[in-house]
Amino acid sequence: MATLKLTYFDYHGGRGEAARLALAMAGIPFEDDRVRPDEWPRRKAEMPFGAIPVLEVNGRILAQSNAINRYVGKLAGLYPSDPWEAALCDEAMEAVEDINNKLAATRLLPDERNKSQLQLLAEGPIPFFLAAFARRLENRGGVYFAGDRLSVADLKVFTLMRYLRSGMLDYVPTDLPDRFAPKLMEHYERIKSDPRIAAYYAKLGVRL
Ligand SMILES: N[C@@H](CCC(=O)N[C@@H](CS)C(=O)NCC(=O)O)C(=O)O
Repeated sequence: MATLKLTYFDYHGGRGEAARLALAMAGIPFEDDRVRPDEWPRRKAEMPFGAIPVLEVNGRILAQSNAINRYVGKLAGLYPSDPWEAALCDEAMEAVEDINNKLAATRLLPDERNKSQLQLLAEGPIPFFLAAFARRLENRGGVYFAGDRLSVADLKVFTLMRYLRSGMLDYVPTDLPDRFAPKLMEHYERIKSDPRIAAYYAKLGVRL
């Protein structure tokens, strides 16, 4: 078994969370390297693209969250082997990145522009994407994003939903998923109640 070290920020969400969940769900041991904000300027210089997550595999470094999710998904049995289902899994993960990138672009804006940009996202792109996710899910039978079993795509969408519902995002109402994507809420609740997910967060003392 490869020696794995997953480096990401020290919070229970974001671009590193799906890989952490996949490894934990499959019982694959890994070093959970959580970077504190004060360490980041020094650590950033060590990262291939100046960003995290990164995964170290027997000393070799892999960057980019979705590349990591695919690799870890294969190790964990949470990435489809069928080419079409794998493409569906990728589609959902890339769509989450579209939203992540829009949200990330607001972070360095001065206060007033940050507020207006987040309000604009909450009025347009976020509801649009939520409804689109819900439609894609329904088209595929309403249970999983790729094939008839759980994949890293479900874990990544779940992580985004947790974030949107968490209240961590100023000016983004936490009830957007309930209002615009009830089917996606059912998916969220299903993933949340998976005993492996519940056990993972319970062990970390995180209330879901
Ligand atoms: N496309 C990259 C984006 C990585 C990224 O921007 N990560 C953020 C955290 S979610 C980061 O490292 N931010 C700190 C920085 O850029 O200094 C991926 O999907 O992994």
